[in-house]
Amino acid sequence: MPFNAATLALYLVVDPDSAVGDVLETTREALEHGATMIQLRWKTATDREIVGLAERLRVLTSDQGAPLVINDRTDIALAVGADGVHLGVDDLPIARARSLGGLGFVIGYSPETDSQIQTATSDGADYLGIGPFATTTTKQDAGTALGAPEFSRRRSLTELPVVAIGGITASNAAEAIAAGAHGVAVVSAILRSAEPGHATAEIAEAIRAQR
Ligand code: TZP
Ligand code: MG
Repeated sequence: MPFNAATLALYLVVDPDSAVGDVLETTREALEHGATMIQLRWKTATDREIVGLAERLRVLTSDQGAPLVINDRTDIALAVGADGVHLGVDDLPIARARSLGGLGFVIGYSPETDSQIQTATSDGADYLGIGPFATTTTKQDAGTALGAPEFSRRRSLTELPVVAIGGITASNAAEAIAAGAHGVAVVSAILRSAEPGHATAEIAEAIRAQR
C-alpha cells in the first residue's frame, strides 16, 4: 500500500501483549474509524506466531489501503509481503534493511539521540518515531516523557516525517501535531479501549481539528 507522510496521521501499533480484546477485530475497527497505518509489534511471540498474525493483518490492511510495517523484523516483513519494517537503534542497521528490502521498502526508525536523528536521512530512513511524547507504561524502557517543547526541538533536527509516540490519547494528539508531528502512533489508547472504533475516531477528530 502506498506510504507517504499523510499515511502516518493515525498510526496504530498493534501489540497483542497490550490489548484487551481480539487484536484483529480491534484493528479492523480502527481502520474503519480513521487509522491510516498499522505496525505489528509483538515482543513475546514466536516467529510462527508473528508470521501468523502478520499474514492476517496484511489481508486487512490491503483491503483498507493502509501500509503495514513489522517491528524489528525485516525478514518477517519481507516474508509476509509487508510494506516495511520499523527499526530501533539496536536492530538491523537501516542500510542493511534497505539492501534486503530495496527502494520501495518503507523503513521507520526510532532514534534516541540528536545525532541519530540527524543521520537518519542519509542512513535512508523514510520516517522517524520520536518519543515518549507523554508518560507511557506500554514500553518499560521508554524513558521519561519528552513533553511538547523537547519533542518539537528534536523534530526540528530532521526533515523526515515524524510520528509522536508514547502516551498519546485523544487529549494530547492535537498537542503533538501542533509540536510538529506529522502523525501520532498509538498503542493502549486504542488497544485497551472498550470501544476501539470510538477511541480511534476521537483521536482522528483531534488531529483533523488541529490541522
Ligand atoms: N515506543 C516508544 S513509547 C512506546 C513505544 C513502542 C509505547 C507506546 O504505547 P502507548 O500505550 O501508546 O503509550
Ligand atoms: Mg526494535
